[in-house]
Amino acid sequence: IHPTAARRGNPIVVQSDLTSYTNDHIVSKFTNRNADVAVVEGQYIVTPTTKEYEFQTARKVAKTGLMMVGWGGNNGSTLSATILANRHNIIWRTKGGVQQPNYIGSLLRASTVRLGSDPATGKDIHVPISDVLPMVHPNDLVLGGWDISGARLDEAMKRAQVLDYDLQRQVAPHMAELGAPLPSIYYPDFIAANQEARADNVVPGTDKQAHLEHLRADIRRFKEQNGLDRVIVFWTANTERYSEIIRGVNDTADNLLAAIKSSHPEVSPSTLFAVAAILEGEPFVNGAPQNTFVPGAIQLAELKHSFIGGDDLKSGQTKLKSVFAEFLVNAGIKPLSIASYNHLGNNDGHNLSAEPQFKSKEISKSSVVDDMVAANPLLFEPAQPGAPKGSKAAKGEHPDHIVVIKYVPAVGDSKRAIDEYYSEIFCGGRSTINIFNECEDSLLATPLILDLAILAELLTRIKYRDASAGSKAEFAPLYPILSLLSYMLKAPLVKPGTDVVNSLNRQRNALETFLKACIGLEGSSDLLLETRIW
Ligand code: NAI
Ligand code: DG6
Repeated sequence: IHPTAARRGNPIVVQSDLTSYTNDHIVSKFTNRNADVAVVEGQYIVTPTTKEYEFQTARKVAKTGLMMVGWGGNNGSTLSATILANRHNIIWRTKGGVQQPNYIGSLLRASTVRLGSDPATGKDIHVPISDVLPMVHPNDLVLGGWDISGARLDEAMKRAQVLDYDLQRQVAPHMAELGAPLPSIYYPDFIAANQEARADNVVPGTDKQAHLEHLRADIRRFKEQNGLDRVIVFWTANTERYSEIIRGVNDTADNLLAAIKSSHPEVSPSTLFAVAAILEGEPFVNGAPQNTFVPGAIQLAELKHSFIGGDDLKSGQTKLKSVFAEFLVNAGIKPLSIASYNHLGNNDGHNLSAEPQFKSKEISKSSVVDDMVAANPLLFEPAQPGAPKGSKAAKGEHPDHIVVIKYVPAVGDSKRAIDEYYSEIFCGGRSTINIFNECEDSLLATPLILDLAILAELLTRIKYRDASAGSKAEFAPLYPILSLLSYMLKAPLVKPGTDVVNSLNRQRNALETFLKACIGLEGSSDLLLETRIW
């Protein structure tokens, strides 16, 4: 293959021994650098380590469908309407003037990475992240999904009260063409009782095995009817209560499949959807906080080599917290308490006004500062391994952290969030910082759903091999839990036994470094050595 022909179509062409292009693939060599650290008699003994890998990215972007569970909700209808507005270039009038559709808020479509600098001017060159590797354009996603509410998509958009009237008016005929969501699985016990009135579009019966087969058939039909290579199944339905983890029921893949067969009451709708997607070999992403990925579901994804990601979209208050708490701790300031309140008036808020569903959200919102605190033993006393179980010493020191959510219908989708950071500063001083954050919830969440779906598709096309295994070794797919999606998620699911990274900056850096590694470039270093030496 002529090298120029193979490179054609890539906005970025890397000229190096580390990168090669064929008609089908981009192949790169990458050195993973780390350090082994042993603590010996109070001294840190550090041994730098390196390991060589190769990445292979299929260049052909899959024709991709996005099947949303909860398609008729605020997120699902807003995502559909905004894609259609972009696809048909619908412009609309607001009281502030004329508005164009765009993808602001999407990490992939509206943010950039630094590639390097122009040797002639010394100035940095930045490119959109979506140019680093071939990715699906959001306008090309084929939309579909399920909802327990049978409202047509144009009616669902109207009900959500998120978008400006003039946009709704123009996009409504396109939304009507999408039709109504597919009937869904409804087990009333898992979501708030106040949602019952919506449930007019449900798959009949109580046989969970039959429900599983029904969902698998829905995915297959959608794929066939639309000529798709890939379907991303995305949970953007109501927050469910946590499922109890019961030995023999949902602790292993076999037990979970048996529990579905016997219609065990602890198998939630979201777990059933996840299992359906896993068995169909299509990625499943959980945009809500409940424990959809019970241990058996994770094991099933591992066994089937099917990709999963979650949990809970990180859109406003928590995203800010993952930056702000890290700023305090990394500045050597000690947060003593973080008190977070919010009120909202959309259907999500209504569902969360029930205690078990609030509990799921409280858990995902609360975990976000744990790793930053654990990373600074100068400020926070670390956990003492031998200390009595449940004691403060066993848990380690931690700021007091509370999360309160209230349902206030009047404010609709415009969530209001208040956070107080009360910290210890120099020599016994105290600092109090209050943040008031008005989040248009669905407009913050929609671009995250797009990023998650597009990245999930991309990650199915990337394979790797250990370079020391030689050029004959097969490339293997990535590990099924897609922790590279963490930037968009409040409580990132990670490979069992590995640490969760909540810091937004570290999450972005990991993703950026990975994407660059796939084209043979080093991760971003802000060393800028040439600006610091003669
Ligand atoms: P919503 O309440 O407007 O929409 C949820 C939809 O799910 C409803 O249309 C409902 O009928 C449907 N539904 C409930 N159970 C279902 C089932 N078993 N199968 C199919 N459909 C079902 O909520 P919204 O605002 O769209 O949020 C969706 C989810 O995303 C919620 O769980 C929320 O907590 C989560 N989330 C939302 C964020 C945001 O900023 N909007 C951010 C983070 C997470
Ligand atoms: C109330 O907190 C409702 C929630 O569903 C949030 O709107 C959503 O989880 C986004 O949360 P955050 O903390 O990222 O703004």
